[in-house]
Amino acid sequence: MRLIGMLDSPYVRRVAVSLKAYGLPFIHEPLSVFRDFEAFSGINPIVKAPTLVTDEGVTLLDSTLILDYLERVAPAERRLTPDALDDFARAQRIIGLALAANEKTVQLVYETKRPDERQYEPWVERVSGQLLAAYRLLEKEITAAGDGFLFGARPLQADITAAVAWRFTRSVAPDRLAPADFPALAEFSARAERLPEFVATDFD
Ligand SMILES: N[C@@H](CCC(=O)N[C@@H](CS)C(=O)NCC(=O)O)C(=O)O
Repeated sequence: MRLIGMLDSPYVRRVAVSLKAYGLPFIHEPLSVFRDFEAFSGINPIVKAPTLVTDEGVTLLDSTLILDYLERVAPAERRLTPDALDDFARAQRIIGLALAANEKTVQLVYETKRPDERQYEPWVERVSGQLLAAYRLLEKEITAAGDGFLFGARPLQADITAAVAWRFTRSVAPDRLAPADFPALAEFSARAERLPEFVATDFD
């Protein structure tokens, strides 16, 4: 399999960490959707990261759809989705919160790239509020999970996506979150980032 995209994208990184957690071999091609547009469009004309090319040559896009596929390829004992329906619902909620946090972080970063006179403060306030709401709810979920990972000793997809989101926001928009306001998330992220699959898939 080939994974295309840079690890500074939380969407690419959640797929890369998951591939390592699954123990699935893959080639990582860290093409930028901006700087490497031509090369990227030769693989996927939509130029979206992540792109995954399967061993059969099917080109997939969107991290969640790619992870749905990989969950079926992975050995049963290394799958990253809890079996019980109530656990699955909680996992999907946590992943949804983390993906919303990623999306709101990206919107804030793009908005602040505009010239000052083109920035629209009510939009920035709205998105900042949504970002904080997502992290406050994630903080509650992670506090409730205690000292381990969310569904036991082994990190699953909800753990990976939440930890990747926190690191992403803290890296690209550090002034938006005070770690002291999110102690459980900060500690959880530090614990996840020490795992071999995270260390081997460091933020670009
Ligand atoms: N929902 C998508 C979001 C992916 C996404 O927005 N990727 C960005 C990089 S972080 C991208 O491809 N940007 C280029 C573009 O949209 O033109 C996913 O989960 O994969």
